[in-house]
Amino acid sequence: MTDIRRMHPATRIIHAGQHPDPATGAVSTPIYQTSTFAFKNADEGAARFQGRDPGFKYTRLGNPTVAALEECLAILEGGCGALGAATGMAAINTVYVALLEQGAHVVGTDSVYGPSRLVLENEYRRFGVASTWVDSSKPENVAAAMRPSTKMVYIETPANPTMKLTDIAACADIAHAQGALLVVDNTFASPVLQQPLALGADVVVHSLTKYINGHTDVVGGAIVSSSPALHDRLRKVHVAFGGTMDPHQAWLILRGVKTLGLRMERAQANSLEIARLLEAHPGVAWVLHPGLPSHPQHALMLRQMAGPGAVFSFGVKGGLEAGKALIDSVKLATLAVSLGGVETLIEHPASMTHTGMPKKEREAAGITDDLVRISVGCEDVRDLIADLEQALVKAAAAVPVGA
Ligand code: LCS
Repeated sequence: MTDIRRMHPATRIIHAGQHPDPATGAVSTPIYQTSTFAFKNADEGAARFQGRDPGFKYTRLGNPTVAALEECLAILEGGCGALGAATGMAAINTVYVALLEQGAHVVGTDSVYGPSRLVLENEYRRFGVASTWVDSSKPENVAAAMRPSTKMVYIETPANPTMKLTDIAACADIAHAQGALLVVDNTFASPVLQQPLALGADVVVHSLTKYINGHTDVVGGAIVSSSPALHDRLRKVHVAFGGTMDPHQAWLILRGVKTLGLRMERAQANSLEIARLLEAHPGVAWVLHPGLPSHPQHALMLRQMAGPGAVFSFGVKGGLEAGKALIDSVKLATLAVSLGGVETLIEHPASMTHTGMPKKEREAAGITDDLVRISVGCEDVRDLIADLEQALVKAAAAVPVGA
C-alpha cells in the first residue's frame, strides 16, 4: 500500500495497522488469543529476547492484535510509536512512573479527569513528586507555576468536565524552554479533531474507552510518543509494570475505531444543535460548549481543533436541586459516567467523576455543584431534544417558587 501516513484521516482510521493477516489473508485483524508464542528452536528464542529477532515472545511484551491497534493509533496521532494499555489510567500511570522521579514537579490543568490529578496528589506525593494545578486555559498560569524541578506539563484539552481549552503550542514552548515534557490527554477530542504531537506535544495519552472505541463495551488506554527514545523508555516501563492490553480488548477497539470519523461527525452535529437550543432555553443558566461563540476559548478551538467535539457542560437554573431533577428525569439519555459512546450519557461531576476532589479545589477548578455534563451520542437529535425538553420542565418544577 502507498504511504498510509499521507492519506486522509478517514482512510487512515480504516487501514492504518490493519493489513490482511499474513498467515491466512483474513481481512479483519484476527484475535491472537494466546499468552505465549512458540519458538522454532533455542536460538530463535534467544534472538527474540536479545532483540535480534522482532518476533513475538509473550503477550505482556507484545501481541499481534495489540500491535495492529498500536500501529493504527501511532499513525492517527502522527507519532513514532504507540502502546496499548489496560485502561486510560494504566496509560497515564505509565507516563508518570516512566518520566518522573523523586523531587520532580508537575504542572497540570486543574480540571482534568479526577483520578489523573488525584493519583499525583495522593499517591506519587508519597514518593516525593510534587504537583501544581492551574487554569491552563491561560498559558501565563502555566508559565508562572513552572519551577526548576518541573519535569512535566500535563494538560487535558478539552478538559473534563469544564470544557476549558488549553493552547497546546503555547504550553509546548513553556515546557520546552525549561527542559520539561508536554503530555496531552487527547481523549475528548480524539485524533480526528486534534493532533497534539503536530503542535509540539511530546506524549499523547488516551482513554480508548471513550471515542476511539466508541461503543461503551470495553475499557482501554494508549500512549503515543513523538520520538523513538521516548517510546522505548515508555515501553520498557509499561511492560514491566504490567498495565498492558489484552488481545480481545484490542480487537474490540480496532473494530470500534473504524467508524470514529463517522461517529464523531454525527455526535458533534447533534451536540452543537442541542447546545444552541439549551443556550436559548429559559430554564438553563449557562452552557459551555467549545463550538459556541460564547465559549471563552472558541477562537482557540477554531485554530487548534478540526471541530469542538460532542461533550459539553451546562448549569440548570435552580442549581444542584434542579440539575438533579433534570438528570433523574431524562428517559433517552442515560444517567451514567463515561463519555464518547454512540449513546447519549449524562452525569453530575461534583458528586460522581470528580467527587474525590476537595470542594474548595473542585469549585476553584470550575467544577461547580450545578454543572451537568452531557456526552451527546449518535441518536436522532430530534429524540434527544424532546427528551431534554421534557426533563427541563421537570427540573423547573423541582425549584421552589421564588428561589
Ligand atoms: N482521561 C480522560 C479525559 C477521561 O475522561 C478518563 C475517564 C480517563 C482519562 C481514564 O480512562 P479509563 O481508565 O477510565 O479508561 N473518564 C471518565 C469519565 O469522565 N467518566 O467515567 C470515566
